[in-house]
Amino acid sequence: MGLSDQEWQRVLDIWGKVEPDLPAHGQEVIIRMFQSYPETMEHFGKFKHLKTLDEMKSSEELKKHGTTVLSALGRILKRKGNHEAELKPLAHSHATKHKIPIRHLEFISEVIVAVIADKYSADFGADSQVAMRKALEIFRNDMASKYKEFGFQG
Ligand code: HNN
Repeated sequence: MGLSDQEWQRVLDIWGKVEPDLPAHGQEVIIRMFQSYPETMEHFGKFKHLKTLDEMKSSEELKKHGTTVLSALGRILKRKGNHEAELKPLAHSHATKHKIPIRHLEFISEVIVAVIADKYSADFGADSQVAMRKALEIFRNDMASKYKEFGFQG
């Protein structure tokens, strides 16, 4: 099921709060993902050596990657589901090169919702959380169907 206009509005309103501080939020998302789901670290030759929270916090590379990930996600969300052009190259690299299971996309989705809920509780009420979860579910579903086109079961 798609999102209503009002739900997309909620998604983009909260994203508008997140966006000015993207590097800090991106860093937080990646660190929480690595700490909560250590298997996600295995995709990254460049981050595997990071052992402690302090090492993760000190890594400019990690922060830069967090910015990359949230920027890509923001471009996708702004298309309100009409994201074929943005999704296809990402699905291609994540299916054929990085081999990222859909389960890991679920992990990061949970973490993103949790980070936004922590930092923007006043602006991220139940209705906004529902809308964001739905938007991220559409993103994952469309990634999954593209994965299959590229011969990766995800
Ligand atoms: O497509 C590319 O390979 C370009 C780099 C890139 C981008 C724009 C990556 C990326 C890489 C390559 C990093 C590099 O070479 O610097 C790798 C190894 N990702 C991964 C691995 C895992 C991963 Mn993702 N990404 N990414 C993006 C952009 C967006 C993006 N990636 C994601 C997840 C959940 C995981 C598993 C831990 C991920 C998400 C959700 C998004 C947002 C659309």
